[in-house]
Amino acid sequence: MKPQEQQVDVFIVGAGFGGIGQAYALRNLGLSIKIIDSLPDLGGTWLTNTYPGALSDTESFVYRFSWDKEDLQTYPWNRRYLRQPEILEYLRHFAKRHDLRKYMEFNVEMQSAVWKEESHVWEIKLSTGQTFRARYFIPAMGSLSKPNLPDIPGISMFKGIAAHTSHWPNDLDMTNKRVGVLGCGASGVQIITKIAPYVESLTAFIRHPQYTLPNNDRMVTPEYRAWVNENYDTIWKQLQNSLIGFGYVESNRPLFSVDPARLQQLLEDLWNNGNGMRFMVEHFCDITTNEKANEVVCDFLRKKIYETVKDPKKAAKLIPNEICARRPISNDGYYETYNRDNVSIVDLKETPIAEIIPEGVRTEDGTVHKLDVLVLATGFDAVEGNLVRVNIVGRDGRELKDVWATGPKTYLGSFVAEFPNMFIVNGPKGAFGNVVPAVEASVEFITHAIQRAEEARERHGSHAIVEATQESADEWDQVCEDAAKGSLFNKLKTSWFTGGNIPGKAVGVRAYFGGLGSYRAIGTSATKDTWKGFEPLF
Ligand code: NA7
Repeated sequence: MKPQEQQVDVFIVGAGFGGIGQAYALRNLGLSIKIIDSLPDLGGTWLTNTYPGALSDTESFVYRFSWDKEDLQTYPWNRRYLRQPEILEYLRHFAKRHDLRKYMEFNVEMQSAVWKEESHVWEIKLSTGQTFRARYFIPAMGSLSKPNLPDIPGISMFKGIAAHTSHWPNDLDMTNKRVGVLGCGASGVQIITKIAPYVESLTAFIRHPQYTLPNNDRMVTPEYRAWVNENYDTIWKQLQNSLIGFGYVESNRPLFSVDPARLQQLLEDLWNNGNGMRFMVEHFCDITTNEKANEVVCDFLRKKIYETVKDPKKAAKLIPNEICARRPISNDGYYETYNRDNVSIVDLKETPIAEIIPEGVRTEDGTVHKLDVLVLATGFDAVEGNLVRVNIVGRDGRELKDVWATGPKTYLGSFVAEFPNMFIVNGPKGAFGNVVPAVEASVEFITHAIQRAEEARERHGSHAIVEATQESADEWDQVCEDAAKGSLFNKLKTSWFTGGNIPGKAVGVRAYFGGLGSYRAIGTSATKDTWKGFEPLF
């Protein structure tokens, strides 16, 4: 080994939910572990998405790791949803409690990871000049981590502050400022609602308005918390066998099986007590698969927008003209925000942005919208965005970005043919749904694979290789295609779910829609018991 080279058993890139969870699962296996992150601390997405109003729309009781039962019952939380600082604090606490920080180094970027056939290790080069040689290479780089920065003429000329929500400058004070927000996905909706009361003016630049529901946030009662604590085992069991893993029983009732009056009652109940995800699956089973059922809920939501937004011209600009099939957004008070006099909307389909000028945004009708701050709530080059940004090279010099040029292909969301001993935490074609249990499932598959490889290595005294076969990757691709066939999520080709939000990106299925329960069953069986789909070489 050269002086700058170091040996480690497991090299993990990323210290968010994925990297932390993977380190937790591997910590007692007697392996040396190294985690790097380009950010200055752990937390991933939850370290950098510090924009005002950032919160998770997954309910608090299941937006956490399921593994540490005592921690589940004792760690404090008191609202239905967690704000960004609370999630970050939870991750810091979890890492501290399990002594995971000792593996981590921050402000370090991976420059390349190359499989070395002759020695059966990954050679990982870092921005610090160091090189690591690792038997197992685990990218845990997040699926919503590479920002989508719009290429609008003149953007670099803006003399105010332009900031993407995912890399928010913490010292930016928008009080009494003229603020423009570009984008109205979850991030845009959250920031618009939060800042409107204290900015001088807020201009929402909207290209495709999305359906947004109240999330009915509230303090939780001590009785509710006690109930959750007592029932955690049952809660996780149900969640891990469910379709999307959000902690409630998904309906098996078709929408048109109930009479119209009851239907309205149930929709009202979802509006008044639910949230985006509950709305899609809690009372009816076919909103995401039956276009006619979907149209009924679109109609219901359009009426809510017209009822809530007093100015009909503004309301019209907020009405989506597409099916309700993006990752549903929920945020209390979003539509009410448009009743404020200081909040206006620019419909980008009527008047597209011509350019950004030093003073603000000029739209094609010649209007100049003067701004001090331009918020880019423009989303992400999601799922594989970060994986193909870096230089990852598998067998025979194959680069991951080339292999995935027509779309990412994995086995079980974690294993890639021709990339031996590379295991992606919650990668493309992993389970669709609540991201934390999806990460957990993936971490468990990877841990089984490493454990079995290590056992074999001990028996045979040589390096072990775990690699998905090309056939299993092709088959899993087909399984994902088939599972997505009936899904309206897959029909809408413009959202980050399909890659269609990024010009030039291959559009297609990016997740396994067959359900978290079946994902766990298939992956556990393959990695723990059968090695189905793998070509383990010992
Ligand atoms: P999203 O949901 O991808 O939303 C991005 C928004 O930005 C969306 O409204 C886009 O409009 C808009 N956008 C993107 N580029 C442009 C340009 N060039 N011009 C105008 N508007 C643009 O990202 P979020 O960060 O809000 O949420 C991502 C996920 O994080 C969310 O689903 C939750 O799971 C958490 P478009 O629809 O493309 O017209």
